[in-house]
Amino acid sequence: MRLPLSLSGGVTSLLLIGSLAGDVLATKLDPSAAKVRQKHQGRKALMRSLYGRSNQHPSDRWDKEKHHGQHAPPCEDTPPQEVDAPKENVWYGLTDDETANVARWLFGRPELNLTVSENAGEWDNTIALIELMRPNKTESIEYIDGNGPAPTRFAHVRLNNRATVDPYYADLLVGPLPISSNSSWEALEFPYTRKSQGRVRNVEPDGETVYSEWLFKISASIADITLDLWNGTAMGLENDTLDIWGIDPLWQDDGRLVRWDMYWNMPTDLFDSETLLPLGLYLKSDVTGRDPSQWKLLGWMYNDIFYETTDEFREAYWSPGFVKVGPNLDGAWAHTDQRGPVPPKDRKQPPLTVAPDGARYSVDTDRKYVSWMDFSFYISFNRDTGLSLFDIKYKGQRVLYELGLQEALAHYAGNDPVQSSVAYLDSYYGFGPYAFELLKGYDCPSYASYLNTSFYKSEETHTHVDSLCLFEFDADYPLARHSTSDYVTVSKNVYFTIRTINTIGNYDYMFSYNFHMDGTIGVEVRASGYIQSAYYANNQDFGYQIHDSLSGSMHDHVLNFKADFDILGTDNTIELTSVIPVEKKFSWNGNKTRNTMQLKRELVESEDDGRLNWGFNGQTQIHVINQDEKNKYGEYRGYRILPSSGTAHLTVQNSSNLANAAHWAEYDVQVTQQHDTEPFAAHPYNSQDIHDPPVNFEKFFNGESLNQTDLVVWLNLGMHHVPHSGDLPNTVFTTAHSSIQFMPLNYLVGDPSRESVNMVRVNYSNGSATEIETFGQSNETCGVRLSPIEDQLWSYQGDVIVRKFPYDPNDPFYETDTA
Ligand SMILES: *[C@@H]1O[C@H](CO)[C@@H](O)[C@H](O)[C@H]1NC(C)=O
Ligand SMILES: *[C@@H]1O[C@H](CO)[C@@H](O)[C@H](O)[C@H]1NC(C)=O
Ligand SMILES: *[C@@H]1O[C@H](CO)[C@@H](O)[C@H](O)[C@H]1NC(C)=O
Ligand SMILES: *[C@@H]1O[C@H](CO)[C@@H](O)[C@H](O)[C@H]1NC(C)=O
Ligand SMILES: *[C@@H]1O[C@H](CO)[C@@H](O)[C@H](O)[C@H]1NC(C)=O
Ligand SMILES: *[C@@H]1O[C@H](CO)[C@@H](O)[C@H](O)[C@H]1NC(C)=O
Ligand SMILES: *[C@@H]1O[C@H](CO)[C@@H](O)[C@H](O)[C@H]1NC(C)=O
Ligand SMILES: *[C@@H]1O[C@H](CO)[C@@H](O)[C@H](O)[C@H]1NC(C)=O
Ligand SMILES: *[C@@H]1O[C@H](CO)[C@@H](O)[C@H](O)[C@H]1NC(C)=O
Ligand SMILES: *[C@@H]1O[C@H](CO)[C@@H](O)[C@H](O)[C@H]1NC(C)=O
Ligand SMILES: *[C@@H]1O[C@H](CO)[C@@H](O)[C@H](O)[C@H]1NC(C)=O
Ligand SMILES: *[C@@H]1O[C@H](CO)[C@@H](O)[C@H](O)[C@H]1NC(C)=O
Ligand SMILES: [Cu+2]
Repeated sequence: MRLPLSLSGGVTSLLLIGSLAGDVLATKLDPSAAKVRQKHQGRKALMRSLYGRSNQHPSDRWDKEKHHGQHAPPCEDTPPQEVDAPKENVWYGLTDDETANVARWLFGRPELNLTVSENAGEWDNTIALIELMRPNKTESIEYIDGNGPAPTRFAHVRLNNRATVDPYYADLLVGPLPISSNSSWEALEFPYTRKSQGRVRNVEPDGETVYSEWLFKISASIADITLDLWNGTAMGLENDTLDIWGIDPLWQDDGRLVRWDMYWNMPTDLFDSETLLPLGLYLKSDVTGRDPSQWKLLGWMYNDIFYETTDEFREAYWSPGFVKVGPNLDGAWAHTDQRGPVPPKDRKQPPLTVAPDGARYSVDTDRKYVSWMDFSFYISFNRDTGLSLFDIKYKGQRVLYELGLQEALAHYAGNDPVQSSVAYLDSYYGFGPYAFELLKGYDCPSYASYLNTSFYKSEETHTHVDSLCLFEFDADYPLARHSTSDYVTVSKNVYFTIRTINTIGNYDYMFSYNFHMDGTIGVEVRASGYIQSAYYANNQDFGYQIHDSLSGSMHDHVLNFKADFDILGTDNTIELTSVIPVEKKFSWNGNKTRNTMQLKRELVESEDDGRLNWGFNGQTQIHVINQDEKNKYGEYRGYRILPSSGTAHLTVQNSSNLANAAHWAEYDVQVTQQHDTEPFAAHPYNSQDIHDPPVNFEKFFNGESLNQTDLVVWLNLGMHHVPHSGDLPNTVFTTAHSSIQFMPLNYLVGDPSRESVNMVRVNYSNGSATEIETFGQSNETCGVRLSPIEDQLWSYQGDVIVRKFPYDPNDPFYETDTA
C-alpha cells in the first residue's frame, strides 16, 4: 500500500513510499509479435529530474535519520523498454539518405530547372518539401495484417516554381525508392479533388518585393503621419518601430488579388506581444501579377472612414478636427513573466507526480512504435499536419487505421477589414516545422519520455529534439468506485498520453492522444499563446474591449481530425442511437399513455446523410459498428464517439474568406467512404485558390454507400473564442479546450479495466477494517529525490539541422549551423 508522500529535508527532495516491481510490463502487449530487446538507452530526462547531474548514487544521498530509520531503495527510473515493432513503420518518414538521394536526383533533372534554396530568389524554382509519400491504405493493410510485401516507397516532393510569371506549387511523386535508374517523377494528382497535374498557383511568390517595393515605400510616403501618430516608421529601416502585415488568405475575387494590411507596434522587449499592439490604420492594395509597377494602392481606412487615395487621407489627417484614436503600447500588461502579488503559499513547491517503477510502456525508437497495456500504435509525422497515429490496436485488434489532424482554421471577424478577412488555414505554415522541443516537467510530467521529430526545409533536415512526449498519468479521480455498509472498492485511473505542441506564430496548440484502461481513446486539443487582437474602435459587435485601445477579436477555431475506424475489420457502419421523448401505451397500462422516453436506432446509409451535427441536448450518439460482428447478446460490437468537452464547427456560413477552401469546417462529424484518392480533408495550399482549391472536401460527398464498407469519420474539435481581459497576456489552456472520446460500445463483455490490479477493496464492520484486498499490486517502497528544475532546462536545445544537398553522409552537418 502506498503511504502519503512525505518531505525529506530541504525543499528539493521528496520521499516516496511506493511500488517497485521492475520490468514487469514491458512485454505485456502483443506478446505474439513484440520481441523484447533489452536496451536501456537514451532517456536522460528522468535521471536529471530526480537526481540532478551529480554522479553520487541517489541512495547515498538518502537521509535515513529523517525517516525514522526506514531505508527505501531509490525509485526505478527505467526508460521505456525497447521492443521490436511487429512490422516496419511504413508511415513514419524518409531516412536521411533517402531524402539526400531524392534531393540530388531532383537537382539532376534539367526539366525541373531547380535552384538550390541558398542561391534562390523570387524568380527561381526551389524544392519546398521532400518527405515520405504515405502508402495507400489498401497496400499497407495487406502488409501489416498479412503477408503482403512492405509497400514500395515513394517520396512526396513539393516544388515552389517561381521562375515564371504564373508561379505555382507542384506536388510530385518520386520513386520507387531507393533512387535507381528505375526511379522517375510524375505529377501527383490522385489525392486531390482538383485535377490540375498536382499544381496550385502561388499567390504570394514575391514575399520580399511586397515589402521592399510596395508596403515600405507606401509607408514611407505617409511617414509624416506615422511619426505624428506613433513616433515611428515602417520603412524597412533598422530603427523602425512599426510593422505592417495583414490578411490571409488574400482576396481572390473577380480575377484580382487584393491585400489589406495594417500597422502594428513592434514589441519593445523579448516578449512576443506584437499581435496585442494593433494601431488602427489599414491599407488596401491590388497586387495582381508579379510586376510591382502594376500594383495599385486602393485606399486607406482609419477610424471607420475610408480614403481612396493617400492624398485624400493626408489632407483629412492634417485638417482641423481630425479625430486621432489612441495607440496600443507594449508594456508589462502584455508580458508573460510573473507580476502582481504572489498568492498565499504559492512559493512552496506545488504537488507533482512521480513514476516509481519507471516507464510501464515500450517503444521501438527506430520504428516509432509504442505499446502501453493493451494498446499499441505507430507514429507518423509530416510537415503539413505534424503528428498522426496509425494502426491503433486494442487487445490485438485494430480500432483505428489512422488518427490525426487534417487542418486547423482560425476564422476571425471584425468591423475592420483585416480582422474581417483573416481565416488562417494553419497547414499552410505547417504543423511539423513548429513542433518545438517540450519543456520537461512543464509541458509533460518530469518522468515522461521523449521522441524527436524532423522536417525538411531548404535542403536541410531540421530535428526538434524531444518534441513528442509519452507518459502515464494518474488522473485526479478514480476510474471506478463503490461503497456499501460492508465494503468500499476504488480503482486507480491511470491513462497513457502522447503529446505534441505546435506553435504556429502567435498561437500554441497542444495535441494529446489519451488511452484509458477501459478501452477509451481520447483526442484533446488546447490552445494558448498570444491572441491576435483587433483595434478597439468600432469593433463592439465583434468582441470585448480588453485593454486601452484593444478589442479581443472574436474568432472560431475549428480543427479537423481524420479517424479512419476499422472495427473488427474494415467493413463498418454508422449507427445513430438517439434517446427520444415518447407518449407510449404499455400492455400493463390499459389504454392510457405514459409520457416517457425510448431508444431510436438508425443506420446512416449513404454519404448523402453523412454530414452530421451533435444533436440537441446530446441526445444522439454516433456509433461505429460492424453489423457482421454481434456480441453474444446479439448487439453490434462497436465504438461510440462523443465529445468529452465542447466542440465547434464554423459559425460563418459560406465564408467570403474561404469560399471552397474549408468545407470540412461546416459540420461536427462527417462520414465518407474510405478511398485512397481521399487521404486528406485539406491541402496546405487551399488558401492559394479558395474558389477552386486542390482539395475541396465537399466533393467527397457523392452519395456513396456507408453500409458495411470502409469508412472514414472526419471530426471537428474547436472553440468559439471571444477573448476577454483574462486572455491577456496569454490565452490559457484551461478554457481554450476541446476534446472527444471514442469509447467501446458492447465491444467486449464487461469492463476491461477490471483486469488491472491497481484497485483495492476494504471490508469493514462495526467501525473497523476487516479485510484489505490489493490484488497482488506492488507494495514496495522507494525514495525519490528531486533536483532543481533548472538542471533539466539547461539542456534545452532547439533545432538540430542536417544538410541534404550538397550532402556528405560522413559529415551530415556539413556547412550547417544549429539554431
Ligand atoms: C529556369 O529558371 C531560371 C531562373 O532560375 C529562369 O531564368 C529560366 O528562364 C528558367 N528556364 C526555363 C526553361 O523555364
Ligand atoms: C528496375 O526494374 C526492373 C524490372 O522491374 C528490375 O528487374 C530491376 O532490377 C530494377 N533495377 C533497379 C536498379 O532497381
Ligand atoms: C520618438 O522616437 C525616438 C527614436 O525612437 C526617441 O528618441 C524619442 O524619444 C521618441 N519621442 C517620443 C516623444 O516618444
Ligand atoms: C532612422 O534611421 C534613418 C536612416 O538611418 C534616419 O534617417 C532616421 O533619422 C532615423 N530615425 C529615427 C527616429 O531615429
Ligand atoms: C534525439 O536527437 C538527439 C540529437 O540528435 C539524439 O541525441 C537523441 O538520441 C535522439 N533521441 C531519440 C529518442 O532518438
Ligand atoms: C381500450 O380501447 C378500446 C377501443 O377504444 C376499447 O374497445 C377497450 O375496451 C379499451 N380497453 C380498456 C381496458 O379500457
Ligand atoms: C456563397 O457566396 C457566394 C458569393 O457571395 C455566392 O455566389 C454563392 O452562391 C454562395 N453559395 C451558397 C451555397 O450560398
Ligand atoms: C494509390 O492509390 C491511387 C488511387 O487509387 C493510385 O492511383 C496509386 O497508383 C496507388 N499507389 C500505389 C503505389 O499503388
Ligand atoms: C446493409 O448491409 C447489410 C449487411 O451487409 C445488409 O443486410 C442490408 O440489406 C444493407 N442495407 C441496405 C439499406 O443496403
Ligand atoms: C469482503 O467482501 C467481499 C466482497 O463483498 C466478500 O467476498 C468477502 O467474503 C469479504 N471478506 C470478509 C472477510 O468478510
Ligand atoms: C457488531 O458489534 C455488535 C455489538 O458489539 C455485535 O453484536 C455484532 O455482532 C457485531 N457485528 C459484526 C458483523 O461483527
Ligand atoms: C507485500 O506483498 C507481498 C506479496 O503480496 C506480501 O508477502 C508482503 O507481506 C507485502 N508487504 C507489505 C509491507 O504489505
Ligand atoms: Cu483563439
